[in-house]
Amino acid sequence: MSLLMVDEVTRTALDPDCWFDHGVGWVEVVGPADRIEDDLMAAGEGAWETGTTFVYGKHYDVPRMWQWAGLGFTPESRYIEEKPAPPMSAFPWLTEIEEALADKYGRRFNSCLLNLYPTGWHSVGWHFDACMLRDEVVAGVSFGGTRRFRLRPIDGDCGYSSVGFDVGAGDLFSMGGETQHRWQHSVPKTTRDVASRLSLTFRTITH
Ligand SMILES: O=C(O)CCC(=O)C(=O)O
Repeated sequence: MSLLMVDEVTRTALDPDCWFDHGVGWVEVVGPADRIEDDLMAAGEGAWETGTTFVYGKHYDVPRMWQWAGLGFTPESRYIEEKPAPPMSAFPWLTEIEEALADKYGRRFNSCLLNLYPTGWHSVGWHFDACMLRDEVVAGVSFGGTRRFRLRPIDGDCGYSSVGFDVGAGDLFSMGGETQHRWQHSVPKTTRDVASRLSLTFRTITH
């Protein structure tokens, strides 16, 4: 079995310097297969974190489950400080997905945050990825249930409006340009009966 990444991705300009890419069904499994998310979850079983996360020197409440792969604890990294992370190769498919994203965006991603939303209650509030350098890409791929991914400008008076995208199984969802400096993103709670969702967000963390 292998993965096929389709080319069709729609880029939305959030403002002249910020963009969001949505590729519906970007990852397809070729050949008989269990679900990718089942493999990834089996590899990460027992390592899911809940409650608060410690990022860039601060604790945040997060009503979802997560774990890092790739960049571990290094003296150079101030982004993830508390705990070493396994290499991406510890998770089936992560390396293959990273390579496809690297081809697409012309850069390598050295870390992946795996986010698990078992129910509609699991969510992530408005935030931006403060560590990101200028012109960085946070590249996401989603598996399982469809959830709304929302973006809003940090400066409410800037004249641009909030947007939302329904991100479903196999979809690519990426943010780039100045987005981490001018926009916040969230995955809100929902009372709809939604299937469990696993999202992967890839970053190039250098400090
Ligand atoms: O799971 C998602 O779609 C969002 C993840 C997220 O907010 C993040 O990784 O910063």
